[in-house]
Amino acid sequence: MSSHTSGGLDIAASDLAARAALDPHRPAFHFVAPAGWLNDPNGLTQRDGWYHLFYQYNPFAAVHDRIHWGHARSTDLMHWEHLPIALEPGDGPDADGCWSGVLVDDGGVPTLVYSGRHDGIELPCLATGSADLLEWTTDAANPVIPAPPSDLDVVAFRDHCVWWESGSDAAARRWRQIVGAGIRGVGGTALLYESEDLRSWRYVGPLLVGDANDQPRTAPDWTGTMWECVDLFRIGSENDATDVLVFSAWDDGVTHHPLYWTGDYRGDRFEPRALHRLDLGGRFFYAPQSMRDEAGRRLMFGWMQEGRTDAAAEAAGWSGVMSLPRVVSACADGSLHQAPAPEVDALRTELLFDGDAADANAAALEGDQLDLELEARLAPGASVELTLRATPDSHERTVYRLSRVGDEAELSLDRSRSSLDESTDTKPLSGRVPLDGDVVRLRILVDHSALEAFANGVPLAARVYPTRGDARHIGVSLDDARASLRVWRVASVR
Ligand code: DQQ
Repeated sequence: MSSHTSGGLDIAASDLAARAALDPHRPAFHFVAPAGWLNDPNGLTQRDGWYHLFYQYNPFAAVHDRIHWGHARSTDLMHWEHLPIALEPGDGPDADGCWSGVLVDDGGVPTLVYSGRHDGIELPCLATGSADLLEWTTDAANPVIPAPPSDLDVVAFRDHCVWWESGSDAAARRWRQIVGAGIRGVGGTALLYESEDLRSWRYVGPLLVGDANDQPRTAPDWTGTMWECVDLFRIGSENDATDVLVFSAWDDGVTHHPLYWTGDYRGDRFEPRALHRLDLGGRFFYAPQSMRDEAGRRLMFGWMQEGRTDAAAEAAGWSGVMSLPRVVSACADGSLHQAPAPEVDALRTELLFDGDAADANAAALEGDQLDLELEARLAPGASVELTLRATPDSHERTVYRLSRVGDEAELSLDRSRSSLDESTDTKPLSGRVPLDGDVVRLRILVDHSALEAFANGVPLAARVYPTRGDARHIGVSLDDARASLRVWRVASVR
């Protein structure tokens, strides 16, 4: 299937795009769809020097409906060129949408493995592509797995992580994939399959099963009743590698948060060691997917969903932000360290401030496209507050707070006064961050409504919607803490 951009789509898209361009909440250096709806990153790959980002996309309206695969490419991870739609709903098993999936190289043939949606269920489908990844043909044999395993009562069955299982034993070389699922009354799971040709799949069994009943549903690391967008990768050095299984905890239509297990992928099982929160912002960094790039980096993108009402997003003509690319690496304790890819630094323009954070208020700093680096020394009991997107009278303000809690720090985000629009999401977000001695390095990227913070490698993503045009001020308050601060303006990429 190639781009089927009809005249109708062009008109609808340009109307939406015109509306979207007027929205002050639209980010300027994060990737966003031309207009309409965007959710999960899909099919991440690097090929012939280009990074390719596919994504869940409805070009017709800012609502999650009849999902297509949007497509963009970039050489620097920041400036993206929009390309023709890669997949659109057909007349078979993907008649109601082409849901999330991945891109693999099948002996030189780019191949998408995705979830076709029809009549309320999703099933695994394939599409093969031209060498430039611009033309896609769905497989006549779709769905390539006709039903979930018959011995399981699954609540849902979708999303794919597919890899070529190499190794010294020739007989063991084959494709493997995990499909996200949930077992009714039990918990989320990743179901393991294998294949010689990506088309005929043998069910192996659950790679790992979660327990949805071991914690209250409100716990920030509740594993949910179904795992969306499972992503399995190995990280670390050859002699000291950790296997990581990322998933997004889902329950009955509600997107909770992304989590990851560290452990060992061995044989047909994943032996878990520890469960971690992937992003303290929960649903604001949802359904992530990662890739290994040609430089050997593990890069990850996630969907920063909206924190305003569906009606507000629809009126704005667009919904959903792709996170900045993150480089994911392993910490000494086996947990993940996340940081914005260095390519983000290249967008820094004017250095607005470089000095003692205690002097920052006198500098009257402001902006809504900013990159901030705060290095704080937190003695026991100390804390630092960084206020962003504040009006001069403080009626609107968004406050990040770092405080020392025993041998750790806590990073929190107070959005209770982020917007005078009371329909926006104001849920407090917080979690623990490791200390480096007594230092926390906090990096915050402010891009209109999209905020991404990283404290000693632990991220907290969120969305905010100040109503006032003067909600641009920055303030710092130090309580027993010492800190240095650097603030840059960030260029737009469009
Ligand atoms: N989004 C896709 C699904 C996936 C969900 C549908 C996660 O494939 O489970 O747009 O946000």
